[in-house]
Amino acid sequence: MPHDYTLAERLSAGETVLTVWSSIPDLGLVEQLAEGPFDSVTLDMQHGGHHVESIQNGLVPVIKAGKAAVVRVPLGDFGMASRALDFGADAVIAPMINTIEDAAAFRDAMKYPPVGCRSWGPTRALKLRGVAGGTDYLRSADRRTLAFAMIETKEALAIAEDIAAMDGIDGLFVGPSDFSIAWSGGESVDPGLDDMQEAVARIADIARAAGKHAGIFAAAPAMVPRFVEMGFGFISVAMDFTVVAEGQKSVLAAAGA
Ligand code: 3PY
Ligand code: MG
Repeated sequence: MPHDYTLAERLSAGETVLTVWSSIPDLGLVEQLAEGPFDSVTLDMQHGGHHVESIQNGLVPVIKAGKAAVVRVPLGDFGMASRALDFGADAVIAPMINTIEDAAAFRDAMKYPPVGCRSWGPTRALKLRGVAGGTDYLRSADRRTLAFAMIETKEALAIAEDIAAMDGIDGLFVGPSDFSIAWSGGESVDPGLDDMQEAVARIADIARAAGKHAGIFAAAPAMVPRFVEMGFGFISVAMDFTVVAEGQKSVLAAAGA
């Protein structure tokens, strides 16, 4: 359903916002996702194929459809976090925020002074959002756009309270695959790993206790109710690959084949 209020407002109101994960940088496919039933589309530059041009173009149909437009930036690329906001993104997810310095660099890229030191240049965002004057945007941008710091290692978990407490970090986002690699000491990758679920739930608690948002990547849609129960409000449900694969199967099944 399209919404004319922001992702930040929806999450603060306690809504669960479900996003689809876009990794194939094809504008036609992104348009299809934007027109689909998800609340949000997340364009992935870390492991997905999205690049500067596909982000700039791909955000347009998502914003026009009234969906929350989210970008995951490449590892350590905080300059891209600012650019994603300049292109109109509602939120940016930064992977592997393992130190306070990482979190501070991410905050600095995401928030205007005095909180951070984001540089001015949101020409595209102003146009896409229909915001008349620059000062309106300057005053509202830090509130309207969200910085999600990914918690994916034991080091990050150990300082998650400090990251969540930081002014300018709006939420924690769990990457369960990387977290499972860390949890198993590099033995395995299993985003559903039983004995890390308590720690995963703790990350949601830490975010909420700090008055921040909690997000997570669900490696399978069946995990979503469990994550909602844990208190996660922003949840990635499926990747574009999976949606296409499942869609093909359901079309053939409907054809009785
Ligand atoms: C993880 O599970 O590690 C992720 O980064 C999700 O994309
Ligand atoms: Mg990861």
